[in-house]
Amino acid sequence: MAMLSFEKKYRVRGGNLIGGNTFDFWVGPFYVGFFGVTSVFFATLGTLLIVWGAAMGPTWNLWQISIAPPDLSYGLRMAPLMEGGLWQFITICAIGAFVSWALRQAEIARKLGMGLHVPIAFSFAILAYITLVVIRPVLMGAWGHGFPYGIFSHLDWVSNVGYQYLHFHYNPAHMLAITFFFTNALALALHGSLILSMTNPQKGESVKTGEHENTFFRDLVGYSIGALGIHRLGLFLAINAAFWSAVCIVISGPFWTRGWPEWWNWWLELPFWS
Ligand code: UQ1
Repeated sequence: MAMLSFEKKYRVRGGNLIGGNTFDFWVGPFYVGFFGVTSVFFATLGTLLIVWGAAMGPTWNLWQISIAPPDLSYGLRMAPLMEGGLWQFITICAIGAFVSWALRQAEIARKLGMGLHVPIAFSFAILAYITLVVIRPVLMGAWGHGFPYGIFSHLDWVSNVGYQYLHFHYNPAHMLAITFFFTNALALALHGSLILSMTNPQKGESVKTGEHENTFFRDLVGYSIGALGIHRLGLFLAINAAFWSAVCIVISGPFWTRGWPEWWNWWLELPFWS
């Protein structure tokens, strides 16, 4: 809140993506904007549909509430509300809310004259979700291939789909995705701890600067990627984690139907061995 006086300078009308000055104002600390309204609309409607689905279901146990996609027999048609239709509407609301949020990020970045790095990064997370509930189900010919909206039920879905391919850890794209997730955690742990170690000195010590950051890593591993470089690396690692997650699931079914361990037979079948 203390920042509000200083933010006034940047909070100017205009530069919206669509609709001229429609909803171009602020409420407290929040910019509203056209896509702020659509974000709240889809998020609220989707949440209400989930609560309604829960009310129609057998339990209020938060862990066990689940809203399932239609049976495979419905193919790519709309299903009756209580037989997966609710899941279809909730999916539309989720995509509406996520895309609205990305456009809200893009609009705010544009109004401030910034780069579009944040919405582009977020779009990879949206891509991963849409891959699970739209692209892969469409490629496989049934909405029933989407995952159910429930805490335990979606975990069961992940486990069952994983075992359908015998051993999902042999999926080469899954290997890449995991490697990016782990490397991302390593990079953020190094970066977060480095910055805190510089900016929270012992009593009587002065705050350190980029010179110390560079020197620490040159002393440690003979190389420093630099203050800008570590953020480029972080964004690269995070985007690739989301991207290869989407790839690893979209190839499972539409492009590979057997167990993933078997995929590696190309290695045994190289002419060199035979
Ligand atoms: C690094 O080199 C660096 O530059 C000074 C940072 O900037 C603040 C970092 O946060 C980190 C973690 C590193 C080390 C990273 C590599 C790839 C050597």
